[in-house]
Parts: sequence; C-alpha cells; structure tokens
Amino acid sequence: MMVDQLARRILSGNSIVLTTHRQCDGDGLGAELALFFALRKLHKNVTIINVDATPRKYRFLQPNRWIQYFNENPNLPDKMDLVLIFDTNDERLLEPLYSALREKKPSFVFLDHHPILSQGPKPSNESLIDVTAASTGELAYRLIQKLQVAIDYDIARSLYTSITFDTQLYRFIRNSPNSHLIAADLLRFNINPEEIHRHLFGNQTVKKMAFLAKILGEIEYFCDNRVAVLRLKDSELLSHELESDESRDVVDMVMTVESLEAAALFREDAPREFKVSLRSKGQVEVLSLAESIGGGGHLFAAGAYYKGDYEELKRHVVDGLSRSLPSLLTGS
Ligand SMILES: [Mn+2]
Repeated sequence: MMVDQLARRILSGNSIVLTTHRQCDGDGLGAELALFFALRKLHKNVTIINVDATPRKYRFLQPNRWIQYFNENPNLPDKMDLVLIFDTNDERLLEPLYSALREKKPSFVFLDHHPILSQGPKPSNESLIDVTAASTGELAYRLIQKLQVAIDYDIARSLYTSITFDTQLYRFIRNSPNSHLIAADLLRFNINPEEIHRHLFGNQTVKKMAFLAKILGEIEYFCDNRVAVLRLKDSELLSHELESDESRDVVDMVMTVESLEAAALFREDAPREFKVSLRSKGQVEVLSLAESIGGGGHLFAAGAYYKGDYEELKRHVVDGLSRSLPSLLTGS
C-alpha cells in the first residue's frame, strides 16, 4: 500500500489502535507517539496499546501518560476500525496482544521498514513496508504529511526520537539524505536535540557501568578478532538492578572494536531461552542467520528468540558468521 492510500484508510476510520513490537525501542515508540498526537488533532478516537512496559530511557517522552500496557490491563476497546502496527511486520512479536486484538476483527496495517520474512507470518496486504527507509519514524513523518496534520512540538519530538534512535545518531541512514532532511524540518519546532541525544545514548547509570565493566571482560573473539560473541544472563541484569532493555546497547558497544566484522549477543532470559542479537559492519549479511533460528530484522542488524542448548546455538552462530567473512585483502 502507498502512503496516500494508507492516509485515506486512516481518514475513513474512527477508532484506531496504535502499537509496536514487545520490548519497544525508540523507533517504534517515537513513531506510534507521533501518530497518536497527529490523529488526536484529527479528532480520531485513538489509543496506544503496547504489549509491555516502556524501557526507562524513554521516560522523557512520558509514555505512561499516553500508553496502555496490555500485560497490566488486558481490556481492549469494544470497537476498533483499524490497528496500526509500527516497526515490525511479524505479528508474533505482538503476542499475546495480537490474538486479543484479532478477536475484535479490525483491519491490521503494518507500517514498517524491515524485510518481510521468507520463513514466517506474512503481514496483511494493506501494509506499508519500505525497506529503503532508515527508520519507521521516516514513514510516520511521510504519513503525517499526507494526512495534512500540522507538525507541532510533541509530534516533532516523537519523530526526532524515532529517527535519531534507529539511525544511531545519523550513522545508519541507508545512503539517503532523508533522515537529515526530516531532522532539519523537525528542528523548526523548538525541540532540544541535545537533550534527546543524551536520553537515548548518554544516559548510563553507575549500576550500568558496573555491569558493563563485568561483562565486557567476558567477550569471546574468533577468526582473528573479526567475530565476537557475548553471553549475559537476565539474572545478572537483575542483580545489578537493571531492566532487560539495558542489554540492548551492549552489542553496539562491542561492535566499536575496530577489528570486528560481526558480533552476537546472547541474552539468557530463562534457562535455555535466549534473545539473540546479531550485528555486522556491512560485509557479513546476518538476516538469514537470524531467520535460520526463527528470527528476523535487517540485513546487517537482526535478532531472534531461541529456545535450546547454548553451546549448540553459539556454534551455529559462530560458524554462520565465520563462513560469511570476506577474505582479507593483503598488500598496501
Ligand atoms: Mn526500526
């Protein structure tokens, strides 16, 4: 579906639910908040219902003022015309909320920039999926323009969060000036970019630093330090009084090691249950490896939830990454 079709679809509905994948990130959260503020201006009956709580670092957006959490309050609106799902096209990442929404028989539209999985559920054919977009926030911006809603401070701040988070401070822009062009437009609304950057990327706690000091010493390197893996336990996060989201930036930190081409983080959420995060600097494609263990994502940043033996998982991932390494160029 094209943006103008989606805009017409939204304008023809009245009760609209917005949501994003579980353990939301700045992209999905910023995009759904931006649409929420925009649809309120159109006098739509709009509700944000997320699967689970918003991580700490997004508190500056006051998410708890606007968002209902399904794991705390499973009551859904009686009537809903349309459910807009941000930053994923995999309905499994919304369970058990997705099944509960389906009983109300709304139309579902995914607004996303991830490739559709070759093995996995297919999103509804009304969806708007653009893998050239660097963030879902970019798509939300285009949609809000199509809806002819005037951007204001709240919308601008939400979109700026979305784009800044997913591009990691305008680093991963997919060879397009769009992220910068949109950011420049959003700066007209008196948002404070430095404040947003600090909340997203410069907000570590003393407890987090102690945790990092411990786990960064446990990185295992392979293939002449071109591949790295790190295992951490959810219980270790808990013992440092940290929430699960605090592991999200660890793999990106590992990737700052110059010699690395690719890295994997295994977060053990329960015995034999892992959240796997795969990252690459662009030479090693990691999406198919993520798909091989039931996950998805982007070509160079992907992930999966995996149940099984750790050693087997690690061997599979290290083998997969090692095999895809480009041969080293020699000479000058
Ligand atoms: Mn995203």
